[in-house]
Amino acid sequence: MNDALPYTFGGIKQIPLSRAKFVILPVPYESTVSFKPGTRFGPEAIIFSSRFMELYEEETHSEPYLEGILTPGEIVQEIDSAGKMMKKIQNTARKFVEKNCFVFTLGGEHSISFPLVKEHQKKYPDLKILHFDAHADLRIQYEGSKFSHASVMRRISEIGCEIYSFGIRSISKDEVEDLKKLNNVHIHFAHECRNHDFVNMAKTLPQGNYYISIDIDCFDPCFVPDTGTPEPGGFSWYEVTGFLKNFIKTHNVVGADLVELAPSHHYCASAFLAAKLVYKVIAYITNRRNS
Ligand SMILES: [Mn+2]
Repeated sequence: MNDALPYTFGGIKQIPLSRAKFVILPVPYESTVSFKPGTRFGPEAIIFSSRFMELYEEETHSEPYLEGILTPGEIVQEIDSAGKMMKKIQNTARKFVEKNCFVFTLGGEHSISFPLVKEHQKKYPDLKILHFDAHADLRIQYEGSKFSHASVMRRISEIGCEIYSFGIRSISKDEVEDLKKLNNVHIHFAHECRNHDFVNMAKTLPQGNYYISIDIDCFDPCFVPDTGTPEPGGFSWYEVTGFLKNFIKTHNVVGADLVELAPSHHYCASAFLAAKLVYKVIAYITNRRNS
């Protein structure tokens, strides 16, 4: 362990906002998780693990941290109101989006994506969503809350974003019924992804400005057991990174989040995978910008 490293993403020396091209925004928000709790510890575990990553990115042969990665302090949870918390997340994201930073948010539960998408949509009215998840998250509400993690894609669909979901393998009958009228939601079930040339499907999505929302439970539990609802039959490391590499090469990505990591102390591989995934996405984006 190297305690001398700054407690930032990658253990990189903190930089002023004026020099930051990427912002890693920690949002340890958790209120509506259904099964195994702990997503509030997700951002801390990812940042902790990231400090032990190699900063040379071997696939793109680049050093993405040199672009300028800022790790601001975490957004402290509003305990009395989910609505208040959603506003706080959106207001914080605005400060960075307005400065043309690429905001990569670390959750926390999936409900945090809604205010983040809203803020990005203000800047990019055609905003589309690339969504990796085991769950469709299309419930009208869940356990009495419209800000539930299980409703997040429903909320996003209501503000008019086209949503392309991949890896879905848990969906309710009501959600399937509703899909008939949700014309802007395009579900690709996990079993369908396995029957196709999955990583090349990335190139076939329409052009536009995209926000990527990755629920860590899109991975198979053998790669990431540390999540609230670990569904069998998920993606492998190379399926997710291969898809994202192809997608980012051919599409403009303007923001991202990684949510639902619920770290356990005895299994750090999940948090380390999450940290590497964030860094790889930054590498792919930097590569596209510089090519
Ligand atoms: Mn999920």
